[in-house]
Amino acid sequence: MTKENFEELFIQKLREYYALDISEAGDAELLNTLGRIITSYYNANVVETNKVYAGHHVKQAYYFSIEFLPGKMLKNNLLKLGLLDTVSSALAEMGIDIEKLANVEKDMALGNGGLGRLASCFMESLAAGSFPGHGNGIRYSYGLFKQRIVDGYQVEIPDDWLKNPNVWEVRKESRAENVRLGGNVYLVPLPNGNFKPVYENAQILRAVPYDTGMIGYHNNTVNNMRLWSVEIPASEEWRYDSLQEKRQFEDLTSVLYPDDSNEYGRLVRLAQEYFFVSAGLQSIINFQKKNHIPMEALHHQIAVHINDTHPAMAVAELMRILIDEEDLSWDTAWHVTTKVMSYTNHTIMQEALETWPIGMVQQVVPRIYQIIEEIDRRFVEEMTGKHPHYLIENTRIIAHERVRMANLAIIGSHSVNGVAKLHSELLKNVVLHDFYTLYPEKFNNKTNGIDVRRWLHLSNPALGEVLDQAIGSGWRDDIHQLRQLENFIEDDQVLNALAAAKLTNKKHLAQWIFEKQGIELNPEAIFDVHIKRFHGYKRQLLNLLHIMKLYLELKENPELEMHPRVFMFAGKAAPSYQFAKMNIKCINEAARLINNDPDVNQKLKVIFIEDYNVTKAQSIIPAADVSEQISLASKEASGTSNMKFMLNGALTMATLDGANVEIRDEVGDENIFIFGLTEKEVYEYYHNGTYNSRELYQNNQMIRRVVDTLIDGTIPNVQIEGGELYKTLVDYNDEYFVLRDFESYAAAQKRLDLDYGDQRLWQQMSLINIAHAGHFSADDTIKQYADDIWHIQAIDPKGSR
Ligand code: 26Q
Repeated sequence: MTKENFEELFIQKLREYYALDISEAGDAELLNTLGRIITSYYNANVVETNKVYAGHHVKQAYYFSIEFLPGKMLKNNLLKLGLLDTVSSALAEMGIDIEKLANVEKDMALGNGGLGRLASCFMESLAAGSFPGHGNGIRYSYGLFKQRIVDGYQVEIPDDWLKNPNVWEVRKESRAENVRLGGNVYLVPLPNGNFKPVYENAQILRAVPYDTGMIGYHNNTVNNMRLWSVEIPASEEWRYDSLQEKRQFEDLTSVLYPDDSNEYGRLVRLAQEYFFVSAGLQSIINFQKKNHIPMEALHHQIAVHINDTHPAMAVAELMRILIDEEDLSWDTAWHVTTKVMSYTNHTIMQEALETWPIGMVQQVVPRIYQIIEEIDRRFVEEMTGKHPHYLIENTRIIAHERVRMANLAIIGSHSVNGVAKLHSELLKNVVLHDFYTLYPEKFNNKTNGIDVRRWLHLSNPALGEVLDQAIGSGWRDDIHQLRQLENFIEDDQVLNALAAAKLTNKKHLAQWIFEKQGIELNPEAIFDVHIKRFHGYKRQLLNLLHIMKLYLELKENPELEMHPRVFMFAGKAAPSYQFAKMNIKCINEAARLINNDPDVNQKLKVIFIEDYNVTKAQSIIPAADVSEQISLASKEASGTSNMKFMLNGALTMATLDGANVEIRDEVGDENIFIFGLTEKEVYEYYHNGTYNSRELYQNNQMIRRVVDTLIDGTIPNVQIEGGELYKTLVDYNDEYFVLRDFESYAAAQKRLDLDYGDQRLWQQMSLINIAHAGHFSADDTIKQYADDIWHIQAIDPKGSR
């Protein structure tokens, strides 16, 4: 498409859709028109892609995830189609600023954090690699709550993202599926020895898919992210006794559960899990049947990935379809199912491992419960005599009156993977050790990765230009070419250009913060950034305590030698997670104190950016000098923002946790700031039970002074919150070893401050980080999933296989 073509088309379509000329149209109308032009541009490729997949009987992978976090799509889609420059400049010629339109689009925020964002990066990389792979999830009417900070507190506001039409989705009425929930089920014996289930009083819900194209980067592939929305079929309305009862079912796909730490004993969540799993599997199987694939051979045609335990019922649902509806024997169905399914674990936090009370599962999905029981029975039968009793009891699915979803996923899958080397080792050796004893061959590692198009090309054009100048633009198609940067480690021109790009991004961010919050930032200060969900193990409190240490030192000696520093935080706390919310309050009050104190505020500032989301990450990360990755070792499965920061030239302040370990291995100890306990030391403390935080507090004067700022009025307006945080640190033995790691952290921060003083050295370290970030491209991660787990092959719809 040329600029002229586009301009003509745009004017014509704006008239056609809205009966408006450009000068009269509002931003939303302009955005929708643009969106519809783009979708009609790539829809031909959607059809083409599907034809090729069907016609060649191509094996396809389906990523089942209860969360996706794509962010905004306008510029992303244009970039993928190779139209970003043409369209931006054509719009500019017509007096339209594409940035303004991009900002009108709402973030698609159908996820909580890392797990949802990873799913979206994977969608991008599947399409970029021309892999036949799609998403399957839920179209929540309300995404993750919006966060406002009022008087320092988090306030949650519903995210009514569908108020404006979503131009990227297509409602596919013809692909709707029925999903059965509740009621009773009886088994009637059949002459062939099988049983036929007879249902009574079940609710039949209609699952309607909304498809969003996942566009390959400079290729012809357009895969599909299929999100399901619930409706009640007219023929079923009579079943509902009251409006309220009907509403309950209509609300099934209304909200995303905003809790990534504490288990919700909620029927709706369980029903959501079954709803998207059942609809997804039915639609996949319908496609295969239309394609005349025999069900015994299903595993040659499809791979289904269980993203964390939330879609684990896929194991039982596929069994149900194969035995109840397709008349396969149990053994054949089980063979097919376990070959189809694979599972990723994303957490080692015990409280996040999902289990459901038996009664609840029976009530919501009675037939699924029966099948789970039978899987459990056969598992125990098979293992008895081969393995000790305790091992079987630890690994069976049903125990202590509960259904353990991880156990279901592991037993029903051929592959179980962790998301970073350290995490996968911990799974084998600790968290899932008993399963590892039973099924060592299932366990493998797939270190997470990121979509470099969004996290560099799109979000950091300033750096992109410097790279083009230094090493040519080959990195835009092959991210590993970033390694060529290393040839310029002594090149002052390149080092200065990197510094200049960073400064540009910092000025942008500072300007934006000034407009939002009225706080002036010195762009020459170190921008030190801690952005992620608020959680005890991620230790925002450790960062705060170190800030208070600097504050006390500056108060005592305003001439203290230190480079000016801006500490930035952003992130949401689960609405029910009081500890996390108290951290937010204390950070905001400390910020108010520090930013308004002329004794310190030339050297120290603290900023809390409200309502963290994908779009905000895209402007914060390119402006960061320092990336805070300070979780207690062994607790962060991988982390993915750590990779985004590295790619954007920030240096990492890190514990040896999750993928930080692999970042350290890539860049070398000299180019990262490592501190704190190792995972082994943490486990030793657990083992020996010798940690005593009160003793540390009492015997270490510096720690005591800093911790006391929570309760002695130094941080104002936190009588309750400060007191509670103090108690977790001193009275409840500091679950996440904040005090234990404090001195080590402070020392690493001191080293960082000194290193920043040597700007040439700093730029060299930054360069090394960028040069090695290609190692964490999700394109490579997806290639490994494709080869080792899903056994799918790349195929370009317009090229050959
Ligand atoms: C569970 C029950 C009820 C409601 C919600 C939930 C729930 C929701 C979200 C449980 C877990 C999550 C999200 C977990 C998550 O984001 N984990 C992160 O996954 C990333 C991708 O692998 C890793 O990089 C992070 O280390 C990990 O914390």
